[in-house]
Amino acid sequence: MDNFLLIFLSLLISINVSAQLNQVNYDEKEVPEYKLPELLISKSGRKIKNTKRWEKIRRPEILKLFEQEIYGKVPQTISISEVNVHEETTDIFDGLATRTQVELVFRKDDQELGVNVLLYLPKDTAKVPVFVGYNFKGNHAINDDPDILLTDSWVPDNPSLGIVHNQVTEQSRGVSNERWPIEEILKSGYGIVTAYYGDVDPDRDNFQDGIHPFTYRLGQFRPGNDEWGAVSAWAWGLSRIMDYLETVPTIDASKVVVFGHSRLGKTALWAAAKDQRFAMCISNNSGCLGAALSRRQFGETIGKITSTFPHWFCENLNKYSAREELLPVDQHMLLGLIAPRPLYVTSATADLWADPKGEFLSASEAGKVYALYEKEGLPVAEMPEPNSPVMGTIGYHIRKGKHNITAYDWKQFIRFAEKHFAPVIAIE
Ligand code: GTR
Repeated sequence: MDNFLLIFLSLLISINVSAQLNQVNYDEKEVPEYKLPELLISKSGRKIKNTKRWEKIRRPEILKLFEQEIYGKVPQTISISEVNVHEETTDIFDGLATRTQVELVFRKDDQELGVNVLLYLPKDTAKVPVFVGYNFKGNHAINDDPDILLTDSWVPDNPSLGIVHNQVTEQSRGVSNERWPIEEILKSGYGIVTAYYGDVDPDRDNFQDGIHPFTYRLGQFRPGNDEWGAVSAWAWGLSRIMDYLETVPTIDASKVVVFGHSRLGKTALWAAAKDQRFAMCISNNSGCLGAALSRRQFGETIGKITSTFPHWFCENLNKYSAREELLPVDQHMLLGLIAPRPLYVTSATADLWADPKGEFLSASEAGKVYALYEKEGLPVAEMPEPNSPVMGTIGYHIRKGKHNITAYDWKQFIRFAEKHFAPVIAIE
């Protein structure tokens, strides 16, 4: 009898869990009551009242929790073995910029990985600030420029763009150019640096390619439970690109803005949280496990994301599927790790899957850490109207429209960057 009861109860629980996983909540009234973990009280119960305590005690604690439970730690140090300059051209876009294409090569035993980095830098200026972020389809997809090298990395098939057998062709050249207003960026005096995220780790549920196998012991086939998922690997790649940018004489490495859209927005946040050399961070429509609060369970949830994209995070995250309340952190703490550096978060009105309100509330809460540094977080208490950006040391806008990164978004990013560090010499 007892056994029957037990089976019946566990059946009920699993039905309940899968029901929770299958439904998507878009109703504010259905958001559960929740209490966010305290940003400014340490594990041992100490109040964090100043930047010294924040930096010594609370910041490392929070960073470790994100590492262990969500994104996964990088198991070993892997450095660039070699930089191959594939191409350098001094006159691009009618003399506006230089273009450089380099390959960062990583080697270990008989393994080799190449990450192709494309740089457009404004010409005839002093050291320039730059935006750095990944692209989704290969460097050649960001502009019609016929000389951008095609990637030979694995790319998800997309026959309408001529991407078959996971290899790109000329047909996808420039297909993402609306997301990359390069000339406007250059004219504002900023450089732009990008790489294809799949060079670092192909975006598929397979830990046999990309950078992951570099750290395996004999007989190991996937990272340990607290070790890097794909987001963490991509963030690691951004730091290696940063290593390279520090060596480029025409770049001001103290003014590097890391940015990303969607899964790459999550990546930009984690990269900026871990690597304080990034002077500013922009996360565009980053949603679940990006800027949005997980406990709201609005739109995409932990259960959804870990079942659709199990390779993005570390194995430990699965414990919190439909159990968000047990998470030792929430995403406002990730944003807090970026303080006191300028941080810009965006949402889009039709991107409910990413929970715009949760993204705003999280940015708002993170302001508590900025306050320790006597910096203004978000300058408003209420969510602003669509297309009405607000800019403190934390900035935010909700754009009219769907999940995307548009010229409108870029206009605000440039304004935000100019507000915090204008280029030394802007070009005409
Ligand atoms: C969605 C995913 C989101 C977001 C997006 C993207 O399908 O559920 O978390 O990251 O993909 O990266 O395009």
